[in-house]
Amino acid sequence: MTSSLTLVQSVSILECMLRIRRFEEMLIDLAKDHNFGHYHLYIGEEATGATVAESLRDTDLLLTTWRNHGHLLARGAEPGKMVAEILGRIDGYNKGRGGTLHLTAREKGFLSTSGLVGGAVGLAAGAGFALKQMGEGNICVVFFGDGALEEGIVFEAMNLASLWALPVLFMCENNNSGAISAQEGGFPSSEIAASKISDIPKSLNIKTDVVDGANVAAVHDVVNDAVCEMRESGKPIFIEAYTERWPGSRPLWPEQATPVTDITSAWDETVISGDSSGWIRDYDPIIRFVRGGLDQGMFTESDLLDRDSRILSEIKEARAFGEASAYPDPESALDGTFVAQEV
Ligand SMILES: Cc1ncc(C[n+]2csc(CCOP(=O)(O)OP(=O)(O)O)c2C)c(N)n1
Ligand SMILES: [Mg+2]
Repeated sequence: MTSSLTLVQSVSILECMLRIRRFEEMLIDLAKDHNFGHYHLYIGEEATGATVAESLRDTDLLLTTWRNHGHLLARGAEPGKMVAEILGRIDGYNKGRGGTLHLTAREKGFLSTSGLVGGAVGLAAGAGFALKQMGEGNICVVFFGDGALEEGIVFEAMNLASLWALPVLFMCENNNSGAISAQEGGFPSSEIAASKISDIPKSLNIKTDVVDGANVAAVHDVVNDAVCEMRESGKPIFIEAYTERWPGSRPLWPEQATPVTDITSAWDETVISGDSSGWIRDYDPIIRFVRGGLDQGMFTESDLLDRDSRILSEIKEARAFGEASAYPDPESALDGTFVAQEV
């Protein structure tokens, strides 16, 4: 941990990462009981979303993708309303119309969540333009995967953001390492002609940084500096946060490919087992952060166990809230559409 990350921030980020992890682990179980369709998990990428959120103001804007649960939780979205949305229920953030792929929370600054690869990036250029006109020093953060660099709209959006000096933080979450290609029955991995993702924004004169997205302190330093600079300059910045893909997100449908997280693994390696033990030991951002925090005397084992069990209860309640919520009335099917037509 570096000196720029305070103890209060460290505890807040740790809690946020644990909340995301427990939420996502619960979803794997929820999916077995409720057939809510295709879904994506943020396990292994928590250090990026949780730490970015720590550097933002309430008045900043955000856009994200299908892999959105961690981003919403990091902005303080209510887990119960998220479960309800994922299950298509009336108490969900979007009254059950968005589901996991389009889950969004306007009151937390999210303009929308796009299921289209690169879709959120185009919208971010528009949001950046609006923020520039408003002149209040707010920024727009757009989260997207490495696959978005295959899409034309991303080049156009970055080009405009650079030419017009728009305050857009392009947060590229590169989880390609460890991905299995679609031909082999796994989740699609990205393919671009550039040898490095970071060469692409640089060619458009956008300041670019590359950071280990599973290292909280590193993400904090890079993102915090970027956000401060952007509030002054109003110009875009691109950050590539790379992570080693969680083994459970390699197949097309998520699987509990590592055992459910046991935070004692941070201080007792003998409890780490299974085919993916290397991922837990070397790449799991939560285990890495806890290990470092214990070494530096920032956390104690008993405090960590208390926090974890409180978060587990919170997530259990969120599940119960979502499952108890009703389905929307079929009569309301056209509510929220631009043009309600008689059928
Ligand atoms: C325009 C478009 N093309 C194809 C798809 C199908 N698709 C869904 S996710 C995905 C891979 C995305 O990879 P990446 O952007 O790296 O995000 P990750 O899921 O790895 O976080 C593809 C090709 C889509 N949703 N939208
Ligand atoms: Mg990816």
